[in-house]
Amino acid sequence: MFHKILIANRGEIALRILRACRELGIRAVVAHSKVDAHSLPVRLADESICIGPDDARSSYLNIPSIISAAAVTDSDAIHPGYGFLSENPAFADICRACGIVFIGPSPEAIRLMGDKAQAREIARQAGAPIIPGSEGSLKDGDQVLSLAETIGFPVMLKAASGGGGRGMRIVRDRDALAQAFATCQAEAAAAFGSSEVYLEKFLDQARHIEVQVLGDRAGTRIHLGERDCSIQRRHQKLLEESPAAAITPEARAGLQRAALALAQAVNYTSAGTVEFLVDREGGFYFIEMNTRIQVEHPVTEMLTGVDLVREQIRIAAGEPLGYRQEAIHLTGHAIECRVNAEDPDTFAPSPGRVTAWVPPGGPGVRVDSHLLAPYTIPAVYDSLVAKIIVHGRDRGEAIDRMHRALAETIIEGVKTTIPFHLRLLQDPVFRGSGFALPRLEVTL
Ligand code: MV4
Repeated sequence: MFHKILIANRGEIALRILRACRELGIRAVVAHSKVDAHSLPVRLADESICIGPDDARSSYLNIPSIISAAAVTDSDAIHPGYGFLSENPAFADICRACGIVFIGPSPEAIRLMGDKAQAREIARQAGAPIIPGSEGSLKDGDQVLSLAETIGFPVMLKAASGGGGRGMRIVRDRDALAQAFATCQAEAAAAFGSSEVYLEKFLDQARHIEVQVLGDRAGTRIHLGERDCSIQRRHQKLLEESPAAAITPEARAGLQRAALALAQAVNYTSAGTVEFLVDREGGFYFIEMNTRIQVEHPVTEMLTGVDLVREQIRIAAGEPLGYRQEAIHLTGHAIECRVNAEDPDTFAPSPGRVTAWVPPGGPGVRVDSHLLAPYTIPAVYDSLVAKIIVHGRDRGEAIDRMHRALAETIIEGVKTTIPFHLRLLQDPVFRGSGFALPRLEVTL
């Protein structure tokens, strides 16, 4: 097992990784930017090291600085958390070259799944259903046009190096196609450094459902059920839950099988997530794979009792999972609400000084947060300040418990999305567990 881990992240996930290190008896160093020097993860860490100025490019994305920090602190592994360097195959390569263990999958698996057009091809070859569309990336305007005409409009253009909804555009008719293709390519080149774009039929009214997988280096691969992440705004997930209420047992079994087939095809190790779109008829289609721990991982932890971050660390150290699929039992229902320092009506960021913080508690409630009071939420990073996760015997109990937990939460000094969540939890469409999604822009 590792002696010391460098945590190359911030906020609640840095604290989450620190807690896993503590339980494994591993020393933890939190690498932080200047403004984060007074953050809770830094205060609780065994050691901390400044890796640069506030802007993420200069600190949390600064590879030489992070590698140097690992070297001078004598860390034998780096946990990248989510975002930042977590899905950067070059960083995973550099860690390997420097003799530092990257806590995550192999650089090869990250690279394969990072090219979303290639991931589609691998999924197809593995027998996972994909949305009708291009085979790999698109070559030119003529190919785009003939392909779109064949599959029918509306279609979606997606940047191969994008993901998570970034670099996507819907094209409704042939007149808009050539322009949209050129714009999509240019935006992809500017945002991701690659102009590769692929095409899919646009699936209207789909649910976004993802399957959690774990694989060890000995080749054991298991799934830990799904999460329904359909409640989103501008590709920002707001609430996630498991099990997905709107799918049939047949669709669920199909998703799990397809997710494991894909994980197998890329010899996947560590924790990963295979994303699907599911339609009203129960049809499901692979869209992409995330090769990191995800923000919403606690939903799965609540349902299974498996500590996913602990498993990531154990697997990276070469330990076997030590249990099989049959040992995984999904009990009850779990929901996560992401609490952001944002206006609950407009979702405009609301950074600033938190003067009071009283987290919720009681039966079936978990809080993952780096908040403390007083604390100044920096304006330069993501506005996520807390994840409230609840578990209940069924969906109804989980929804009511979440309402209770959010209603007792006190955060003073900044606006938060708690009022939005309280409205959502009372929305009859949301509570109804049907396929349709609630209209988020309506303020009740
Ligand atoms: C789509 C789609 C419709 N058609 N792809 C969402 C997450 C990102 N990985 C890709 N996403 C989508 N891809 C095709 N071909 C619609 C979405 C989508 C979405 C899907 C289900 C529920 C909520 C959503 C919110 C935004 C985008």
